[in-house]
Amino acid sequence: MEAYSLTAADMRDSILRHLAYELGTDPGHATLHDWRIALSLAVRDRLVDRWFAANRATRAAQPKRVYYLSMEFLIGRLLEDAIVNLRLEEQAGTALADLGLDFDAVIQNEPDAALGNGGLGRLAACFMESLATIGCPAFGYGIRYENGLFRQSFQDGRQIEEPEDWLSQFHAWEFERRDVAQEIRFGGEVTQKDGRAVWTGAEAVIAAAFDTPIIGWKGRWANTLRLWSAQPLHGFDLARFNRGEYAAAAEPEALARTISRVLYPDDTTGQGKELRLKQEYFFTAASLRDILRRFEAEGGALADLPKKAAIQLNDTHPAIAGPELVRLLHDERGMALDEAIATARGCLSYTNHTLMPEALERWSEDLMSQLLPRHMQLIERIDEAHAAEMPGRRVTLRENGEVKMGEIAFTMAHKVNGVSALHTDLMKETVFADLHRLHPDRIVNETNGVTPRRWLLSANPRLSRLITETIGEGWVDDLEQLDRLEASISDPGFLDAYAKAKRENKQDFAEWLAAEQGVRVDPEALFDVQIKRIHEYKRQHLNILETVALWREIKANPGAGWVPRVKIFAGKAAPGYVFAKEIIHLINDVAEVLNADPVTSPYLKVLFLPNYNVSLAERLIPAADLSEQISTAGKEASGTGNMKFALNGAPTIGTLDGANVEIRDRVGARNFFLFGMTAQEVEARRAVPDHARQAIQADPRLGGALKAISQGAFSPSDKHRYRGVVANLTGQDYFLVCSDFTAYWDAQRRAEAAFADPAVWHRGAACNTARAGWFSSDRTIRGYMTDIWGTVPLAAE
Ligand code: 26V
Repeated sequence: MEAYSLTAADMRDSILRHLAYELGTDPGHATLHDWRIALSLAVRDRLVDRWFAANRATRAAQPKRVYYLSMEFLIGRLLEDAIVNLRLEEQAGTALADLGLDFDAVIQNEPDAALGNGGLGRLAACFMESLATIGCPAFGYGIRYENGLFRQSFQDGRQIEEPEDWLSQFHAWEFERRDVAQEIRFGGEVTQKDGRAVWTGAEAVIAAAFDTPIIGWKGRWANTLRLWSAQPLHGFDLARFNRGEYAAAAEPEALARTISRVLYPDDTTGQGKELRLKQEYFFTAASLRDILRRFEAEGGALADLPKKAAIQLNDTHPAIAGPELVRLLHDERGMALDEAIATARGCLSYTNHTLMPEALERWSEDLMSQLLPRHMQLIERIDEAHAAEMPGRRVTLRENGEVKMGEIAFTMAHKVNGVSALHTDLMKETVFADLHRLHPDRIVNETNGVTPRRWLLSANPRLSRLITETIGEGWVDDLEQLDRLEASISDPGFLDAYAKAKRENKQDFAEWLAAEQGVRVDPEALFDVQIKRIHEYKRQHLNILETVALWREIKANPGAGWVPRVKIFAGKAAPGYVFAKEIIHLINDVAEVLNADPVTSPYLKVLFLPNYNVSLAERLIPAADLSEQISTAGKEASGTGNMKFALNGAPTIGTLDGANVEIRDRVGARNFFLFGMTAQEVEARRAVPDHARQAIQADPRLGGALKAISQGAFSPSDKHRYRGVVANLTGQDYFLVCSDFTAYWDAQRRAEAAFADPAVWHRGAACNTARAGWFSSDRTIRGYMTDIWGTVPLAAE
């Protein structure tokens, strides 16, 4: 393979060539940014060769392809991924050093592509990398948002949101495909012609394709991530411009572009947001047309579409794919309605990512009829057809003037999956209980995973080196080989080396903190980390309550031999989620008081790092000692951060929720600090009137912490600032923070005691690494391939 024959000198020449002839920059004047772009282009050259090879193999074999439709792809930086997967680290490192540049500085100059909110978008990115590593011919389809997830900063402890303009710099990883464009229409009316429905949309925009190659491990395969950008059908209005109406002349263009302008930062409900529905239809319709165009170019009979296309719906955001594909087959290609429904169902499958009722998408029938009149009619027809197939069924696709996207996705999919064993069971028992009774074989489980290339090999070079020295390199694309480390765990030499890697990662992190955030922490302290979106169900407030209680205890008895601890938080709150923002404010307020306390701060510090993103996670996870996965049982569908921590040797303190259950089964109960009610106990506890008050009365530590907060100990200038938070916790406390507090406190003390004995601790940490190999997204993708898609890998020449 060409990438291997590339020398460092070739690489340096290539960088200099790109710098001069593409960027037009003299090396003497080049900035870090210029060097980064030049390196990206040099690496991209190799990547493109492999991409073409994979595409040629696909065109020759005409296999069934996977189409992953997702509103979000939270891919982060791409340069390091490409370098690592093409195995060009040495060449790139040496070439940069020759040019007087620092490899890490160049890598970190790249902005994150933050085209996602959290777990769902990051999962899509891990899947794209695993699909390429496995050699499964696949396309990712999504939206090329001009502005990804907002940039977060704090002002007096409050979250401030600013636009994140990742595209303001030259983006080396995409290719615009001017030949691939689709016209997407909205609104208008439906008429009949020759017995067929004809939908004439009133408003039109162009979906323009931008392709990013996604390269797999060792460059063996590459797939395409195709993101659609909304552009006006006609350029600007010259006639109006010539009349001097400058703003009006640009209006149609601005309106069209709005569709791909921003990523919705709310993973809260989509209700009433016309633009969001437009985004959903825009990218789904463009993708389906692209899929059909490719299929038709290969000359297959329409009824064979399911043999050639597996279309995965990442949550309900692309659920309009069901009615749209029926429309394309029935209205536009004349297939009988029942056959069109069956054919569409043969292609489509749907992944559910949350059971939270407020997050399940519903659209008003009025809005749907206005924006997508033909789809509204087809939804009624699909509903009738489903009723005819299943006499006596109780499920309908519409309710109270709303269309239920989960039910549409389920009805139009041949397989529906949950993302952890517990979540899948709960799907069968709760949201989809009726549909599951009607279609008992439809729901399957595919427990999430993470890509080991990014989350272990690149993010944690020290640990990766140790693993490779111990068991060879095969683990990188066969992560279950990590179990071969098991034999070394009782070897003191190995454990010392394991501990050393962690210590050095922590030192690096402490240095970065001091340099970037101006905060000093003791690298010997227990790094206790909770990083994820801020949500009540994830219970960052349980963590901060325990922190306050611990602070009070240390204050009362400073000489009791406390284990030094740094509590690290990071995560964004949806801009409209008031309670989540109050939690951020509270954590920042608590941090200010605790970090300034001369008595307690040697033992307990609190940090809230701003602007959590993929790159920060890559920096933080390898340095973590303890992974906080403390959601109310039954609420976190899976979690994927939990897997990254376990692989990097940070044992979990957590509830029996999502994939925590499976992590604990694998790493062993001794190496997981379990606490809290089970999903069943949660339901029972909610039925106890006054559960919060009872819990508070039973635990003076909890009562004391709540009292300190409510009396303004952390908000002296505004004593009642946390009135709302305290009222919520002492009142309804839906997420059972108070009822789980004592068990959480106890689990924290168990974790501390284990940490105080390094031999015990590192053994437990190493068990996490050795036994978490199952949580590779390669394993997850193989599961989808056999259980859902019916596809097999291909090899490039
Ligand atoms: C949205 C909302 C909005 C209303 C308030 C509660 C709530 C809870 C969750 C969500 C996010 C929905 C989609 C999502 O990102 N789910 C995440 O998907 C990950 C990948 O499967 C999984 O690991 C996370 O557990 C799950 O929350």
